[in-house]
Amino acid sequence: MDLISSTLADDIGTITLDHPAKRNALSAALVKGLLEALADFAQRKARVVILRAASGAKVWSAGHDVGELPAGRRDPLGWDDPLRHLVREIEQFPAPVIAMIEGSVWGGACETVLACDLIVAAPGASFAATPAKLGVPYNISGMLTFLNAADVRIVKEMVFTARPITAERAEQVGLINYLVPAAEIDAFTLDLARTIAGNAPLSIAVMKEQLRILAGARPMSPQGFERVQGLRRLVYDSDDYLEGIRAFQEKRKPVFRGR
Ligand code: YXS
Repeated sequence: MDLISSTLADDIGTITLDHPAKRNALSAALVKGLLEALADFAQRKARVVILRAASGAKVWSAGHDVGELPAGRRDPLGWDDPLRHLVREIEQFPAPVIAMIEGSVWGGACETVLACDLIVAAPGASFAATPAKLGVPYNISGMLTFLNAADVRIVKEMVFTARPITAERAEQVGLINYLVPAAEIDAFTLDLARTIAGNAPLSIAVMKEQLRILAGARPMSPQGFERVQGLRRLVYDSDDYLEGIRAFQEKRKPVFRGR
């Protein structure tokens, strides 16, 4: 069963998340489909990509597939995790990726959207960073994605409260580029894509890569990295981490005890 669909027309690639039964959770299988579509578009020299869910989706994506998170004793967001691959491929894709959002965006999907180059959202869309709701120690490059997308005070609000922020608020704080009525969002996003596709692709590709390299150039000493990794291990080895996953699977509120 295909969990995504993709089309390429007039140098514009469109990828649609299409696994509503699991609220487009970013499972390894769904991410594999996304990566294959992006590789195909790169090979066919797409000049812009639109990443979307089905029209009228209530949930754009529920984030990392919780069922695929390790049950403790292993970094849940290590280098080879499918979500990490997806974020890197979007950032390194040689053309702009536009996230077109209808519905709610959760956790790792929120980071995935923020890793896109432009974001167009419809009223009713929302964005939630959920590590604190599940007891997950988010990873450093993931935190940098958030930090590059919003003021640190907004990032702290998102990650400490784990509460969704509305598309309206997201526009106010500059988290998204455009807020567009649902009835117009398809045409608006296609017009935006056409504008980009009509410009010089080599110039755009090099500016996107320059911005990626500059945005990633944040000083962190080896000691600082090791300290953070040690702190993260304490979290993913904690009872709270197991409680967060168990509560999700038992469809109940987690009880975190700070150990
Ligand atoms: O019970 P069935 O088998 O029908 O499956 C249910 C849910 O278990 C499943 N599902 C998921 N499966 C794996 N991973 C997920 N993230 C996930 N989300 C949902 O989809 C079926 C329908 O879900 P249901 O009944 O809850 O749908 P709903 O329409 O009532 O509610 C939609 C949501 C999105 C509000 C709700 O499903 C939800 O709150 N999902 C979890 C959102 C979330 O906390 N995501 C963060 C995942 S962890 C992650 O991304 C990072 C590791 S982190 O946390 O660090 O950012």
